[in-house]
Amino acid sequence: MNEQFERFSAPTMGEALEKVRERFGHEAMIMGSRKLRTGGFLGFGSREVVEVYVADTRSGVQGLKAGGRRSVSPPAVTQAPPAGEADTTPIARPPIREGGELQKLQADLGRIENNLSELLNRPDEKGSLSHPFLRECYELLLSSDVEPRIADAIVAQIEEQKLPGGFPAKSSVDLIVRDYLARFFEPNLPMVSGDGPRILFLIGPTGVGKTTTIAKLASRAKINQRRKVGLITLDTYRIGAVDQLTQYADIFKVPVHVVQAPEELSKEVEKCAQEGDELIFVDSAGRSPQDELKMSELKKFINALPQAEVHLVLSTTTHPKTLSSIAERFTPLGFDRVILTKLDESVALGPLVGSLLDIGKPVSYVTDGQNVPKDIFPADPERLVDFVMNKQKA
Ligand SMILES: Nc1nc2c(ncn2[C@@H]2O[C@H](COP(=O)(O)OP(=O)(O)O)[C@@H](O)[C@H]2O)c(=O)[nH]1
Ligand SMILES: [Mg+2]
Repeated sequence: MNEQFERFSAPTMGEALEKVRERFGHEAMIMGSRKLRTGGFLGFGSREVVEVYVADTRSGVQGLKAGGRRSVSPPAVTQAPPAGEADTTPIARPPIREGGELQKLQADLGRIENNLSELLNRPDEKGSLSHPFLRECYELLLSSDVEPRIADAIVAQIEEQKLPGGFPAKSSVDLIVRDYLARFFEPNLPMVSGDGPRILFLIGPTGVGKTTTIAKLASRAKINQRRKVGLITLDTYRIGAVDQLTQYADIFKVPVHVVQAPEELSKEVEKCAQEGDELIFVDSAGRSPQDELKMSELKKFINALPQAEVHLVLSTTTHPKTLSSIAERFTPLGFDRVILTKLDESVALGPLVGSLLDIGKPVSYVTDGQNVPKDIFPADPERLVDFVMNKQKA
């Protein structure tokens, strides 16, 4: 171990700092901290510990003397001590020198005190959350795989809106977290449409389930709600992308119209409307968001139908970062809603909460299987919360 440090380990930052304070009072310089997992066997049963590296300020005098405070990084630790067991290896302590060095040291100590209280008050460390109720809320969110930055924001809101009587009993943690998490999702309010038919235009990367989702929605509208439905597919690739939709359309006897150019699209919609269609679905061939040319072509189709609701279809099996970057690439096209597919194949919705908040659009539908028309349902914030907290389909 580096002689400059004492290392304190504890399950939480708060507890580690408490140990620091017990040993040094406020005379400690926090040089760094890290979280790591320790114990367990083959990765199972390990626990998270926080390690805080503290420089003895008296040894710091040596550093100051040798030409300013040295910037020392925490030692590379491969094996952490068991949680709760502080490694307080004694270090050599040179005598304190008087004079300017001491003043500098006092100034440093003042700074350390500030840093310490800042650390303790920071809501993003679960160990430093001011109340056990908040810590439980934070833990629950993390155990649902919600990103720490989102858990922080939610817990901060819970804290802010604390009732005058204090926090509720621990048994309400689940209820409160669900309530606040739901508020983070955009409500899926019906979109205002004009006099004409409602048009749902589905866009998104290849293979996410656009065509299958349209088949589900169209057959439900036709069979369950007895509404007159029209299907339009944009076959810009002219590679028989129409086939799949036509097969579904044949089953529930809905006509499929193929449109090859943006200027034909509004005419086709007009025709559908004249034939009495109340609901029109537009299926777009999958486009890689990397492909600028195809994206600009798709934009022209979307612009041709300003009255359409544009739903961006995203698969829940996509990595959160990729999901955000896909959504970003589709943003210039202008979409109103997000449809989440393949929930049956994804582990949980928790990791995607951050991406969904960044996207900032309501989720209109969630699909959870290949079964047409069964595996789809309208989404609302409460249901999304269920998928986050229960980690599986409701
Ligand atoms: N497991 C699962 N598979 C789905 C779901 N939705 C679509 N799929 C499958 O995903 C594949 C691609 O779907 P498709 O509708 O052709 O995607 P598109 O390229 O976006 O039109 C097909 O094998 C679908 O059966 C879903 O919710 N869950
Ligand atoms: Mg398709």
